[in-house]
Amino acid sequence: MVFTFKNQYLQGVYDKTAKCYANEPEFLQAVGEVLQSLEPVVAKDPSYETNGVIDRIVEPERMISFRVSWVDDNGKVQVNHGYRCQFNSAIGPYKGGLRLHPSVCPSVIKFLGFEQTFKNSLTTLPMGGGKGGSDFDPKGKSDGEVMRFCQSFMTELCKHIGADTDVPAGDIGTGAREIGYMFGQYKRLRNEFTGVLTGKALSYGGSLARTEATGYGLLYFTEEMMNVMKNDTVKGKTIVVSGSGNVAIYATEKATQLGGKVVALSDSNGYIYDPNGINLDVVKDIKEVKRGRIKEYAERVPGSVYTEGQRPWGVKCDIALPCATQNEIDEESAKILVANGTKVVAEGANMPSTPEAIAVFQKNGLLFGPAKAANAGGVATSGLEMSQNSERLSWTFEEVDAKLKGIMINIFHNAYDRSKEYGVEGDLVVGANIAGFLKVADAMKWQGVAY
Ligand code: NDP
Ligand code: 2IT
Repeated sequence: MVFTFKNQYLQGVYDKTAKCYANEPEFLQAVGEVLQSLEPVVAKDPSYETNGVIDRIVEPERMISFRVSWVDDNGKVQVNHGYRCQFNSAIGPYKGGLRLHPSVCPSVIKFLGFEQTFKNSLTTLPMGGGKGGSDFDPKGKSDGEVMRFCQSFMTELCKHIGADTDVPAGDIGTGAREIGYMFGQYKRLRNEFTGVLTGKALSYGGSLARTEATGYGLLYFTEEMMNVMKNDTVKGKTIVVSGSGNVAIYATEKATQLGGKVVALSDSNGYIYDPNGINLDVVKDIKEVKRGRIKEYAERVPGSVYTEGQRPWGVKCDIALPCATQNEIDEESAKILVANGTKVVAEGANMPSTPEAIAVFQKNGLLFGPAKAANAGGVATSGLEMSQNSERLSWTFEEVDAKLKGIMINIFHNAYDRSKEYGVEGDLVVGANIAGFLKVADAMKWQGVAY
């Protein structure tokens, strides 16, 4: 994808970034999309150029890269790459998840850190943007191997993070188990019990509703978007969800509670289709308890089928919720969704739709909820976990869930209002990018040019 700009300043910044990071396609994709949204903002206010705000906002404040060596169950030494990208601290300590997946590389970590900066701004909570992770694959590893990896990873990471500096959390491959091992190691090395990580278990400072937050938040956003923009609701709709991890499971749970019928879920090997609506107890047992594969669902639930080697976008649905990974909906998949009558796409994963796919959705008048707005509920609730840790109190599930819902509804309106203000009513990509940007840019201007 080649990005072109009307504004010369934006074109210059993009070209320089593209030249410097030519081998980082995901990062350039994320930067290109945001800078395109900023055309009217930069055209209206020359101070963004005179203050070099765009030049600065596309460059991480710090990119840490380190060796993670650990010993497997056979006594063999293994080495992985570890990363933490501290992208922007203008509005708060760096905040964002840790991804453990073989595809992790600087491009992926930087795109995620860049997106996180604007997402966190949208939550209205005081959190800067960061992301980290490793090309370590927890799949198929024993608990002992995962623990030794996490301890080694934290042995280096602990030098760079802290409750007021940088607060990592979960993402693909990093759940409560991994966060627990990392927290234990941080505490051991630093001899301090602080809210340095979020997504913790409840017994040592985790927040109620954090597990559910990204998926629930995605549905609160989707419901509000459908209500305001189409006077419609999730109730009675057929829904396809990709992935079957944390985000997918709790998106399915809330969608079902709202009266929708989720008929498909997937993993990286294939997808299941259940015309009767997904039985989430079975999915939770397979994925959360046994750490198994989604194909086991079809072996356990009569009437459901498993298709190997394909994504679920060919399944007819009213609402599609990509909740697996980046670029999982390309132009061709988007056209199939449109042809099948899909009316709403809301992104639970980060950057799951390619720019070409988004163009197909927008051209065909679908409601489109972009990731940095629609999936912000996870990090928002991490922000609430940080607040609880700071005051050394725990709030009830209902309290956290109500705050999460309020934040998601507010994010929708903020993005929608900005889209109207900048003359592209209903384009929530532009609306969310501008809304997220304005706060970060303002904070950067106030703080002067140090970075
Ligand atoms: P999990 O590890 O819990 O689940 C990931 C799911 O996506 C699994 O079903 C996995 O299948 C599938 N998946 C991962 N990579 C690929 C791939 N390359 N191709 C196909 N399927 C894949 O992660 P989460 O649910 O936490 O994260 C899912 C998405 O949501 C990510 O994009 C993440 O960045 C985003 N997100 C997560 C938040 C959170 O709070 N957890 C917050 C906001 C966004 P398999 O098991 O086969 O790998
Ligand atoms: O992409 C994301 O927003 C997350 N993985 C959650 C980050 C967090 O700090 O809770």
